[in-house]
Parts: sequence; C-alpha cells; structure tokens
Amino acid sequence: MLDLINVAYDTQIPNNVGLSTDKRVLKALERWHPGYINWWNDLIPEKFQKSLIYLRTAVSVDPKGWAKFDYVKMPEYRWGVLLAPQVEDRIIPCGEHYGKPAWQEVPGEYRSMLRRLIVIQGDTEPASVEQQRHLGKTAPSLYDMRNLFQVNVEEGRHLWAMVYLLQKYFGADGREEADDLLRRQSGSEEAPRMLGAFNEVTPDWLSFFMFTYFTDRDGKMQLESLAQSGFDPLSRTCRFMLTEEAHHMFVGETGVGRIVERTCQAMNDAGITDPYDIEKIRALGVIDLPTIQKKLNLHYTLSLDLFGQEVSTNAANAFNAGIKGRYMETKIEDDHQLHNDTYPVSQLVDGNIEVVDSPALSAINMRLRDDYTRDAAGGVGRWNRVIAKAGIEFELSLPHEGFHRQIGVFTGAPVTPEGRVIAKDEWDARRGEWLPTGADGDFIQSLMIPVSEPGKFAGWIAPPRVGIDNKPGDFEYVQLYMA
Ligand code: BYC
Ligand code: FE
Ligand code: FE
Repeated sequence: MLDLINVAYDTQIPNNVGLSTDKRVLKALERWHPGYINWWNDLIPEKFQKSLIYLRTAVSVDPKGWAKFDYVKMPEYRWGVLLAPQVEDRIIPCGEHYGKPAWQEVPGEYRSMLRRLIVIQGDTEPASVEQQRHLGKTAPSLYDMRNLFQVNVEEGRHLWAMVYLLQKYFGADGREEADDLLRRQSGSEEAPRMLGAFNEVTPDWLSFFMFTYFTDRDGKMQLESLAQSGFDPLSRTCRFMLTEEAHHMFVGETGVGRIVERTCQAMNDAGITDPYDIEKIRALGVIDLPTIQKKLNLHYTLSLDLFGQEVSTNAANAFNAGIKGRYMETKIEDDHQLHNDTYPVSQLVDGNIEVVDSPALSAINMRLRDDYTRDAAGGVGRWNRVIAKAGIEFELSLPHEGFHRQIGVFTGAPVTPEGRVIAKDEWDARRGEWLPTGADGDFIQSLMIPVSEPGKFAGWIAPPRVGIDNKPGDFEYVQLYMA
C-alpha cells in the first residue's frame, strides 16, 4: 500500500506521491535532476558544497515530527516531492464552482491560468537562492550560515514542488516550463526572473534578514491562498511548503531583532542616547536604527509590489475559477463568491489619496496585501519592544502603502513614508532619508566580515536566545571544508 505520510527513499527523488509506480513522471523528473544539480553547483561556492551543514530534512508530512536534523553536504541534500495528506471530501472553496468536489486533475478550461500561477510561484524559489548566493562568504556566525543554507535548500525543494506539478499535470509544455525555471536568472538582462523583487540584489545580511522577514512572508501569503485552490494537488503541495516557510520568517524576524538588540546595547554601553547620532553609533561597529528603518522601507515596499495591482481582473478570474482563494478562505463567513460585495481600495485622485469602495472580486490582491500588512506588523512591534526595553527613543514602522511603489495605483507617485503626497522634486531630493543610499550600503558592507569560530558572533549582531534543534551556544553548525 502507498504510504502517504512517510517519505519513500527508494527512488532517487524522495517522495510521498508514489513516484516508484509512476514511471512517466519519475523519468521526467530524473531527466530534469542533472540540470538542477548543475544549477546548484554553479551557484554555491565550492568550499560550502564540500562543508558539512547541520540541516533539517523533511522525512514525513506528519505535523508532529516531520523533519530530522543531521550533517549533510548540500549537493547531497535529499530534495523531495512532498504533499500534505489529502483532506477527504474537500470542496472547491470559492468562486462559481463553490461546493463542488475539489479537482484531482487539471480542469481543462483553467489549464493555462493554473500553469501561469504555478510557474510564477516556481520562479521565485530558485530566484531567492540566486539572490543569496554570495552571503555564505560573509556569515556573521556558523549559526547564521547554517540558517542561510537551510533556507536555500528548502527554497530548492519548493522549486521541486512546482516542477513536480508541471511534469505530472502539464505534459510537454509543463516540461518546457520546468526547463525554463532553470534558464531564467535573477538580475539577468536577457532572461530575468518574473517578479520585480526577485531581480533585486541581497547584498548583505541585513538585507537577507529583511528579505526573509518581508519577502518570504509574501511567499507565505501566496502559498496560503494557493493552498485554498480547488486544484487539490496544488493545495496539498502548498500546505506542506507552508510548514517549512515558518522557519524562513523566523530567521528574518530574529535576525533583525538581534541586530536591533546589539545596536541598542552598544549605544547604551557608550552612553549614546540620540539614535540619530549616526557617525558615533557607526563608529561602534553597529548598524544605526535609522539605517535599519531604511532597509525595512526598501524590502517592505518591494514585497508589497509582489501582490500585483490592487484592482486586477487576473485575480478576479482566478478566484472566480476556484483556482486561488483568499487568506483563510474556509474560515471566512460569506458566500465565497463575492458578486455583491465591495472592498476599500486607495486611489490617487488629483494628487489626493482617497479610499474608494471597489467590487470585492477585483480587489482580491488588495485584500491579501492587507492581510499581509497585518501579519508583517507583528514582528515590527516585537523589534520596537527591544528598543523600548533598552530605553532608547525610537520606533520602527511600516511605511505607507503609497511610498516607493512600482506596481499598482501608486506606481512612481511621490508619497512619503508617512503617506503625504509631495512634489516629485522634493521626493527625489529626500530619497536618501528614506531608502538606503550608496554610502549606507558601503558602511554595512564594511561590517560584513565572516566569523567562523563556533559560538562566536560578529560584533553587529547579538547571539540568538536558543540554538537550532536545542543545540548549545558553541555548537558547530557548519563543519567548514578547508582546502
Ligand atoms: N513584478 O493583474 P495583475 C515566494 C504583472 S513569493 C513584475 O496585478 P495578478 C518566495 C502580472 O504578472 C510568492 N510583474 O496580476 C519568497 C501581470 O502580467 P501579465 C510567489 C508583475 O496576476 C521568498 C501584470 O503585471 N508566488 O514564494 O493579479 C523566497 C498585471 O498584474 C508584478 C506568487 O506570486 C511584479 N511584482 O497578480 C522564495 C503566486 N506584479 O500576466 C520564494 C502566483 C504583477 O498581464 N502569482 N505583475 O503579463 C500570482 O498569484 C499573481 O501572478 C501575482 C500578480 C500576485 C504575482
Ligand atoms: Fe519558498
Ligand atoms: Fe521561503
């Protein structure tokens, strides 16, 4: 009998989808595998390929105890295809087919829509690994290096998850799309990644933590709404991916929190009370809070762009088709069809920001983005408690939705982080107050000196409160390969 909870390791590709009896898909995946390994090997510096990393690997989809920890060389990581268990009698949770049994095969009329969403989701996963490829060399500790590589191998697995769906359900064009996922590259001129934020650079560890806090959280929200899909294999795939995603956001939240903590501590030790005394603070070898705010502004706004246009027929069509639901769709108490409902959306009317009630069906992206903003505010509050506890007068905050946008109604609009519309010239002149400047980047870069002694941390970041897998503070999370 097919074991759908534990993962079979009898094929080259660990899985709980019965690959050993699905020869066609197994063959297709085995053909794709070498290209994937080449991609991985080209990306991660050789020294780290040969190092032993203390990683978790998914060995089951049982919510209690789905992973095991061990030392692994990254190229030997067992990237597998894992789907959460099928929910019996699951229905299509929204749209015009609401209440009918969920699809186990691709509904013909929605084939291209589904393929597009799966390809976009798949495209972001390897893109993030590409963006983070240089960070191993400047890790502030072995603990942080291990977390980076954990995130990377799991994003690699998320690519596998989407490639499996393409190979299994989309025939020849699915295979072509799977190949293209390895052909496009973050930041490339000829073949860039599909969404804006995934062609930006992640030049330093503060950016990495902001990215995993804000951009992986877009991943969470998009996966949550794809987990509501009436196409059941997509739903099950995304549900399992969400289990892994929590750790990525944990890395981001605690990473930023530890930087904030260390800055406050250094300021207090030196008797500096003014958080804007930037030169003096930087001289202590820590990142001043206003610069942390600028990085936050950048990564939050790039992530807002990932939700697409506030008013979108694509989104309305996907919801109406039952292909993509809302956050917590099954918990929402309404008709799940939204024909007569409205949702408030901000508009820019003659230079003024006005909130207009729009048809809820076309405002699906906006609603998900609002859910995201609420979710993202939690960690910001916790960072602020660290600052308050240190007795420093400063608060981090999420900028206004109109600030620094490249998608949607506020595209290119000169809006301040507080939400004031100002003259374009003034905005341009003040840009460096709100977003990281070249000089800010250079300063942060100057701190990015690797620390690789077990239990030691770079001076700009506090140690974590607890270890991974309950390991002690001086645990050797990475056994570095020395040539
Ligand atoms: N950049 O009607 P609209 C993750 C395009 S992150 C460039 O609003 P829609 C992860 C759009 O494609 C989660 N182009 O579109 C995180 C459309 O083009 P076409 C990734 C953009 O479909 C960290 C046109 O503009 N998953 O997993 O309603 C590490 C009109 O826009 C952008 C998903 O996104 C942009 N930012 O909304 C690792 C889920 N925004 O088709 C991983 C799948 C829009 O007219 N994707 N455009 O040529 C979707 O659900 C939707 O496609 C979007 C866009 C929400 C992205
Ligand atoms: Fe992912
Ligand atoms: Fe992630």
